[in-house]
Amino acid sequence: MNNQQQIFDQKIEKDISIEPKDWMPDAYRKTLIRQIGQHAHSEVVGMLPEGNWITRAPTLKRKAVLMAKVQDEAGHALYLYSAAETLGADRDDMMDKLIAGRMKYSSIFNYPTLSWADVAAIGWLVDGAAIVNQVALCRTSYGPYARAMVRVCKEESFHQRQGFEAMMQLANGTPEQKQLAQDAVNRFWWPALMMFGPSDDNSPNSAQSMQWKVKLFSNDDLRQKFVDNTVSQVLQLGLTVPDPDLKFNEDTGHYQFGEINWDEFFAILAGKGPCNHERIEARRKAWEGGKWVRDSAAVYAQKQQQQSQAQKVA
Ligand code: FAQ
Repeated sequence: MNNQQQIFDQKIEKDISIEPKDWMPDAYRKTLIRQIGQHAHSEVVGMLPEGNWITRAPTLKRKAVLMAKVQDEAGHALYLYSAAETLGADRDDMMDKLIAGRMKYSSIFNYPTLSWADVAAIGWLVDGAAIVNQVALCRTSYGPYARAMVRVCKEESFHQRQGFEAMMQLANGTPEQKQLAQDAVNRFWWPALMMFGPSDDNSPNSAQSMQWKVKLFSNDDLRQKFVDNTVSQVLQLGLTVPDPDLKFNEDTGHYQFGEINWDEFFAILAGKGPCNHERIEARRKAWEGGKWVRDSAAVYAQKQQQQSQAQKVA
């Protein structure tokens, strides 16, 4: 084993973070670009289902809160793309790969938001699931990713609470509003569970990622934590979990839940979900439509640099 590999292994063992200029195995770099890139794309694509409701939010207050939330998600994407760039990834290349279907984004954003209650459910359940995953990532072994996650989690935690509060208002409203809330839980419960990825025995990247401490908990462990955290919140709202097999196991202290529809999950990963095509089309249009802005910004930056060089010479 070479000396650089030994230093890397010792850092991982002692929980010393790996920083951009440190030596790292190529496969470690590659897995981080894959995961951070997917995470960044999820934040960007994740703006679409909620953005769909900005013009139709029920009150001015809800509209302002939703706009701020969607803007926060864009900010998360920027931290994450920057973290991927510290590993040598190129942002334009990542965007091209997303649009060409060669990079993934979270399965959850391929479902439509059919009612206002779906927006509340995303804030509460989707951000809730994202937090469970991301709190663990605050201690991931790659420094820039871990530090980005600290700030992201603070914001996601606010999103989760505002989503719960919006849901509570619906659940305590008219019978029709309560029904909208229940329908949203019925639609988003299982997809939220799928966000944690395939089961541990079917997760090709987990073993290596856990050895490198990129992932600190397995997909199934995090999924269980989310279920344990969230069932009582559903009940507190006076709603039900759409899972006839759900029951609390007194011996383990955990909720047991039914089988996830993995065919649905893998179909979505293969681009065959209800909104896959629409989401990628929206990203393609935005990326192509924004080209003139990127080009102008690049020319402006170049001019600024030339001016400051000229001033230095003078
Ligand atoms: N969707 O071997 P594993 C958010 C892929 S942020 C799509 O278990 P790994 C905030 C996986 O990439 C949500 N693909 O993989 C927000 C791999 O494919 P590959 C995003 C999935 O990486 C809220 C293959 O399956 N969060 O929501 C999914 O060890 C509201 C095999 O899987 C993150 O990205 C999936 N659900 O574990 C924004 C967190 N699951 O790359 C807007 C960071 C798996 O080999 C509004 N990521 N795949 O071709 C992670 O923690 C991990 O990457 C996992 C997957 C846990 C997602």
